[in-house]
Amino acid sequence: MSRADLVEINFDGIVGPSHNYAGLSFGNLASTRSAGAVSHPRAAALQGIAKMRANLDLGLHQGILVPHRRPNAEWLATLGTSIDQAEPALRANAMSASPMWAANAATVSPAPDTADGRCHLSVANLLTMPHRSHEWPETLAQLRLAFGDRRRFAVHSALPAPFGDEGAANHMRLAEAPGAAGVEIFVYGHPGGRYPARQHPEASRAIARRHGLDPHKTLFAAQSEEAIAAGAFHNDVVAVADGLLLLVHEQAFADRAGLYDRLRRLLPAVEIIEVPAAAVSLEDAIRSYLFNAQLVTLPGGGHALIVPRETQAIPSVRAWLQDMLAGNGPIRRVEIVDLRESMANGGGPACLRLRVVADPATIDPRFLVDVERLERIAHVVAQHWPETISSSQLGDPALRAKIAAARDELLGLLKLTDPNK
Ligand code: SUG
Repeated sequence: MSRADLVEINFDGIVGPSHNYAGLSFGNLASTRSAGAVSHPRAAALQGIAKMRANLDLGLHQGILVPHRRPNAEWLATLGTSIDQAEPALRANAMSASPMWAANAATVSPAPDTADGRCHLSVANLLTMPHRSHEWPETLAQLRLAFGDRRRFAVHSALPAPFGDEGAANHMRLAEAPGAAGVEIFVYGHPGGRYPARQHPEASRAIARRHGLDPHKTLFAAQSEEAIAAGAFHNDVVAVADGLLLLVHEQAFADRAGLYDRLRRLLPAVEIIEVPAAAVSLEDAIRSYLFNAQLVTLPGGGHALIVPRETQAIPSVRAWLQDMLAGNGPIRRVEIVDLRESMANGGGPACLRLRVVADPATIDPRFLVDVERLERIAHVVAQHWPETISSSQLGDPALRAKIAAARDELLGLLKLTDPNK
């Protein structure tokens, strides 16, 4: 049985006015490459808004999460310092606009999958990276506002240390329809490799338990070591799922045959499109963010793949996309979006959004957008977001005042009081 009132809504993190390139994410090659570059917060936020606008034009439902207050003064205070006293590395950690990557905000199990019939959301602790480890309290406050209807939603706090959890970026759901019971796949990494494994298996298991998932319909799969070593710091850099379709790189998982086999037994109608390494190398997949696409079901049926522009600059990826479209498979359309600013920090189309399956009427409307509301947000961004930030400027009190004022303008427009206050 499928519930027709439940639809997929993408909640995108609006890029905050402090967006900058401080090279904070070891193992995220784009972040390391961009360290020290001049960022463009205004353009970054407008690029994200243009993506949301394009998704609305496709007939999809769209929501937002708002930028967090930066610097995070409370966090610095717990560390015995302040933004003026902190040394530059700590200051950069307190100034990051990383909450924009909403795929790391929480893990979401839609109502048809859970024992109590509510949609469960677990805010991610993101404890592996210092700049992301202090996101969760404000994310939790926003999720509790947006999904405050306790008859329909259960919003869980972050898991305790040392179990690192990075949210939906390491979680996939396959189901006949959003409102039908699905199979949830939790992907984790084994530590000890070249780069940190940010999703711990114990965290994935804890989330599945507290969301009340049916153990027979829940799968756990390890990322391959070579994927993490090549820069796939989250599974959503090498795999994406939607409906009954899984699009995956051949080298994404440690035991791909075992995973595909278990999945096919649970969901015989599943379709797996595996991109062979011979067609697209792991390196090209990660540079282009082919798999960090949004794979969506169009209202008229069929899938669309929303890919970053970088996919067009890499011949193997471009050729694979062309062949795939010519082959008349389940993906009927490819939409190309310009997210250059977020991409330079390792955040593609899928990183910027958190998928929630729900009835929009049950969500706080301040977190939902239509074209007109997006335009008003774009107007605030165009007027108030800094045009550029260089890492050396993070210590500048005038810049910090501008960042704080810009965020206040947005929260005022959205009629959201600061969830932290
Ligand atoms: O956690 N980048 C983010 C990118 C997150 C991408 N999300 C998904 N794959 N779902 C990260 O590594 C860079 C910040 C900096 O270097 O300033 C950063 O945090």
